[in-house]
Amino acid sequence: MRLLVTGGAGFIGSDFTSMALREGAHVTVLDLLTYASGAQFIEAEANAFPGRCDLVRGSILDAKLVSALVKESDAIVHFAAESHNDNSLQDPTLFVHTNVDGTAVLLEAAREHGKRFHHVSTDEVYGDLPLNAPTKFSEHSPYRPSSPYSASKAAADHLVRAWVRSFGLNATISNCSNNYGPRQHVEKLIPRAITERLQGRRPRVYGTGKNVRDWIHVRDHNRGIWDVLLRGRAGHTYLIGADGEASNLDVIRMINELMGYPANDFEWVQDRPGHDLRYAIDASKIRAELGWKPLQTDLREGIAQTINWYEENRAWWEPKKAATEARLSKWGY
Ligand code: NAD
Ligand code: TDX
Repeated sequence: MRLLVTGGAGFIGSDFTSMALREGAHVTVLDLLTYASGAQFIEAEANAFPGRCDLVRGSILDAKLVSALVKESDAIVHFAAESHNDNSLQDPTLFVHTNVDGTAVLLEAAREHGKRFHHVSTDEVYGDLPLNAPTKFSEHSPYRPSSPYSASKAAADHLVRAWVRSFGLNATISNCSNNYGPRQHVEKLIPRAITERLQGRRPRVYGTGKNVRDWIHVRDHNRGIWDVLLRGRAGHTYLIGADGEASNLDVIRMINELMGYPANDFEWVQDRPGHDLRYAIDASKIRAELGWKPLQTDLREGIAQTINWYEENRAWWEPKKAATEARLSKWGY
């Protein structure tokens, strides 16, 4: 199978590329190599799998390039996006261009060449849930995005659904909860806290710290995408989550303890405007229909492994760290 993986040099896309190569696929990564990417991860895979892994530097907004690459592929797995909520509050139109217009360009190419399309989306399209309630998101939850990021992802989901309904495109969507693991950019909660500790500073907690995220290891997410790609029903949406709910305070305290610091050794900073309270996924559909289940269900153990990865891969994240902290501190975080 020849896969075109957009955003394949990013956090989740690069892990998917590693997994797909080991499953025997041929992978062409299309990535603009923005601040969030790690080209070296794909270059290393290209060396490990000669002739089966290519990296093309370019934008999903480049319709001519996209059409040529889609034509050569059996299926498209679409990860490329601007992915950070805080950035979307500063430059929302970039998120509309990349996440909405970029998805439209890919859908048109998939339609032109009659190719299978999988769209990687987020649970944030469903807005947020009350704290301490049994409710979770399901495939039937109404779209109710809060930030320019989640609104742009919701818009992209709607485009995919429209291309299925109007043009019969063979497409699927997966909406996943918060991922953690190796190669995540240091602007996100878990890698930011770990790398603050590694540089001798204290992690920052936004607002009250009571916001809950439903954590899943990146490889479990990608195993779910793989199952949907191979065996998902055309036109269907699958929610992916590992029942990993934890408050931001729980996560920061866990990182502090694992790294040998007192649990409450952190700093409070201002809250994010429009900050979603709680995300939680009901993954019954993908579990029942495709037999998927998460393998890394111990969040503490998964975070401990992630800490090791950041300790061992300073050369990747250290050059990104100073600029990220300067940006976040300018915004009050
Ligand atoms: P990321 O920011 O780490 O990676 C995004 C990648 O897209 C980068 O390599 C970047 O260079 C590339 N990119 C950006 N603009 C591009 C363009 N115009 N053309 C080509 N490539 C471009 O993001 P991530 O966390 O790996 O997220 C990947 C996907 O998964 C996104 O669609 C995101 O919405 C979705 N998602 C993320 C999470 C999460 O917890 N991180 C959860 C659910 C869904
Ligand atoms: O330093 C921090 N302190 C803090 O308390 C940072 C960076 C974040 N936070 C809070 C804000 C959120 O409540 O932690 C939580 C997680 O924040 P992010 O890592 O920015 O993730 P989130 O906004 O939940 O969105 C993530 O999950 C869904 C990804 O960035 C999205 O791409 C994905 O769609």
